[in-house]
Amino acid sequence: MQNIILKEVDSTNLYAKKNLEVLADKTIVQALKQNFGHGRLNREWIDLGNGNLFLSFVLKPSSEFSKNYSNLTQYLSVVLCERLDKYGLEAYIKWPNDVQVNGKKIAGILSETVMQGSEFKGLVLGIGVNLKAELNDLKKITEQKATAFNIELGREVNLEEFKSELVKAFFDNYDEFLLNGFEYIKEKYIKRANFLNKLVKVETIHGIKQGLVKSVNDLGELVLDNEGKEFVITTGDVYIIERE
Ligand code: BT5
Repeated sequence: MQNIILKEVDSTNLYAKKNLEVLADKTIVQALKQNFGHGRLNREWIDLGNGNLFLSFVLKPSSEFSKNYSNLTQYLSVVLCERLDKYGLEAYIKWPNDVQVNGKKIAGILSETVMQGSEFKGLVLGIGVNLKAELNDLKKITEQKATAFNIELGREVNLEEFKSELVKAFFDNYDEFLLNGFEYIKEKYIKRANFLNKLVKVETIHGIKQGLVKSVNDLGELVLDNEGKEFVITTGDVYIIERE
């Protein structure tokens, strides 16, 4: 397994996408500083300083895209929650793959599929984990509440150690996951879900949907009930509506 560590980069996902042709399957690209990290819909992923994890997995599992690849972000969110358990942190998932501690976002995951024309070239699965942050810097994240390991644990976590444990845990069940897809992790995922039976608003590219979360189906999609009408949502941002 190739392990690239960059001192500084715009984005590990961008780097991996640009160099995909020459990077082998299962290469790990890590940056110690990331200046232009991004999330979905080009949202910014903020670098909270030294000691944080910015990493991309370069994955080339086959020459054709398989539907199971769409759930890799959910697979990684479960792997990450299990790592957090080891540190004594209680982690939850906000659909589809935000990992939270005490209701605050501690990590972000972004999967990008690389195509050349209609040819599938591979996947770049990026993850940012806040291992170390100052409370004041967390305030730079205004859209939602964020946290970091040092704040939740009251002590620092070693970046290299955390990274190698996470990468190992990811590959431990990776082949099995690719074979079986979301159903392989469904039970573990559901146990971590903090949005089930909650009234939510979901912003999707087709507009806003509101309803009670009934379930997550076998494809990892969100199933909403709005006064007896069912909606199945593939991608979007979930906001839990607090009831009085
Ligand atoms: C994500 O997007 O959460 C995926 C972020 C993936 C980042 C990794 S870092 C390594 C690799 N290289 C990249 O360029 N990206 C990946 P999304 O669900 O769209 O959430 C973005 C939102 O998270 C922002 O709009 C902020 O509200 C919030 N946010 C930004 N920086 C944060 C941080 N450090 N900690 C917690 N929340 C943050």
